[in-house]
Amino acid sequence: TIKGFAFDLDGVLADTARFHSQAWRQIAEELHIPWSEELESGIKGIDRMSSLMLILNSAGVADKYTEAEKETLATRKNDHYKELISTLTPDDVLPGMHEFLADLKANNLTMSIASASKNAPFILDKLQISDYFVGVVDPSKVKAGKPAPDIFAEAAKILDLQPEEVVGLEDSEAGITSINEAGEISVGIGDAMQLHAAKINFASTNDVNLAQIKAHLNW
Ligand code: B16
Ligand code: MG
Repeated sequence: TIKGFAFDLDGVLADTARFHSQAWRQIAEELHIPWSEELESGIKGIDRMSSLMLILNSAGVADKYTEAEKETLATRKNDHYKELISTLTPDDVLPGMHEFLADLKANNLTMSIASASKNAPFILDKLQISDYFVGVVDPSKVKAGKPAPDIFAEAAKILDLQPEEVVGLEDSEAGITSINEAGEISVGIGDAMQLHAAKINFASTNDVNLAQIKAHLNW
């Protein structure tokens, strides 16, 4: 039976994807790399350096930069991103998720955060939802980022649960793969075609609800 939920942050709880893309877009423009739909969705869920590599590789210029230069670009993106997320308020919790969190809590289900973001604790604080979670995975302490299972596997450990007792919620393809590889039950939020590997799909955060998840799983 299901005893806990592991939440992705960006795109599931927080409306922060627009800030990631705004900050990366500025870097891309400075480097004269055209922005695209593929980059917009490709950076979702993957870590900071992988996002930069995706952008550089899209223009075939990754080998033109030294490791130190790449670090500088990633740091500059993060400085800009941190400025943007400092404006977050509880209103930036994605639609329906305040209610969903309250519903899980009322049903004695435990929750943890499985985000690739090193800024996750700061964002949870700004959104004033930190208290719902027993813990937050520190992505700098796991071996591999999403799509590897490590982040979601660690999220189950934080809950002190077996993977099959955990439902993972994600908005990215990389994240759904991570949940599935960890042996947890995947819930995809967003385009069902793109997230076809998810066990259960919802079109938007507004549609996510415990009753439907229970019905799907005969739980
Ligand atoms: P940071 P999630 C991910 O968050 C974002 O979707 C992804 O675009 C970002 O590159 C990654 O966090 C790392 O974020 O630069 O703040 O460490 O979806 O896993 O909650
Ligand atoms: Mg996400």
